[in-house]
Amino acid sequence: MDARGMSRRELLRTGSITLAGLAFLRFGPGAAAFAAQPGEEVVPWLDQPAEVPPPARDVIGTQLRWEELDSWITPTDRFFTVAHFKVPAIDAQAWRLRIGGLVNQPLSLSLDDLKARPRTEVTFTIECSGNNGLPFFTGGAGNASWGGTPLAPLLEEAGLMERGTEVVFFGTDTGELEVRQAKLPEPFARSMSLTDATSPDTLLCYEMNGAPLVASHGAPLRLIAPGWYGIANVKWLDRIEVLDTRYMGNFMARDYVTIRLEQQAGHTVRRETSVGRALLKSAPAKVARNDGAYRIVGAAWGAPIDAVEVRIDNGDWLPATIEQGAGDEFAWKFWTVDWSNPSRGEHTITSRAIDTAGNVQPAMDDPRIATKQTFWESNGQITRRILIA
Ligand SMILES: Nc1nc2c(c(=O)[nH]1)N[C@H]1C(S)=C(S)[C@@H](COP(=O)(O)O)O[C@H]1N2
Ligand SMILES: [Mo]
Repeated sequence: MDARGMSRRELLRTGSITLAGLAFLRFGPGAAAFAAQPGEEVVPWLDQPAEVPPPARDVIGTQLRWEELDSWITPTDRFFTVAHFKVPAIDAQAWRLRIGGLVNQPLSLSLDDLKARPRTEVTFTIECSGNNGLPFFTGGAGNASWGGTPLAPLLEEAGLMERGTEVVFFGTDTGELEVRQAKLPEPFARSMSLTDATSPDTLLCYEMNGAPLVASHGAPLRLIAPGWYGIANVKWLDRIEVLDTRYMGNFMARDYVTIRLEQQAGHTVRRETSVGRALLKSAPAKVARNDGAYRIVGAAWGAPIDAVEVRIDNGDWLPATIEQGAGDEFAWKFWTVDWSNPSRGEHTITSRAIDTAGNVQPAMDDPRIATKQTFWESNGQITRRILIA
């Protein structure tokens, strides 16, 4: 530690009691500390995401602006959007969900049929597995309440055949994809094991944040797979098919594949995995200043969160206070840290989440992140830069 770091920590120690008391008053007791308070000002990060370049611009639409984070539920019009092909035009009246493949009784269901079934709701933070993997993609996460009907009883009704092991979810959206010389239309599709697909958490969802699902988020019907990366949550559902083999479509086996080059006893071993379950992650969202008091606010998600810690510059890891979301299994937790007496000048702020099993969100130089050759599943610790004037 350098002398500056030491004196900064000294300041933290000596100043913490009075400043914590003041900060409490300034940010308001009981009020959600992450929400914008009267008189509060957000200090913008020095590092801002790059502009989305033309090819990716067709895929990535809205992104979350972290500095604007002021509600635990992300309003639908601020919720990030990803669409690999064009958003399909679907006539909800004529639309039917087909369930087929290795079932005894294939089904064809209208939206009203689905709405007439038992309704459940889950608050789930979706993150795109590409988030933070590219310099222009840092706002690919959001938290919404999702309403719909559980998938498992429907598959049961369709009469699953004994040999069915895999469930494929086909979207209505289709693109031209090339494998060697074959350039063919391929629908967006993802699969899950039958066990995962029939989890009681898996929903066929027609509502988002208490309103009918909108086109950009998958209307009339999308899959909601709490605990999984965005890619698994297939929008614009067209049909569901039960198979007895792995499904090897583009978004399972060619794209959304994480490649790592690992060292094993002097050999380089290549490991490829299909993006699946979400990973433990956190992000500093914003630094708010209120009458000279500073507060760092952030979010943590991707696994059951036990704690969040924050590091300012090269200082010690400081415990954050979990402010909201503690009881919600699949939703992000908002956390805050009071930043007492920051010195003028540039600082870095890093956060790390710790899950209930004791796993720590990996540092950027952790082999799990450093051996990664593709940008998916970038759950390494995020460092933001800020200037205190
Ligand atoms: N049919 C279909 N579903 C899809 C996609 C898509 O391109 N087509 N993109 C996926 C990806 S990569 C993500 S991150 C999420 C994004 O969901 P959102 O746009 O509602 O935030 O949708 C997933 N579902
Ligand atoms: Mo994604």
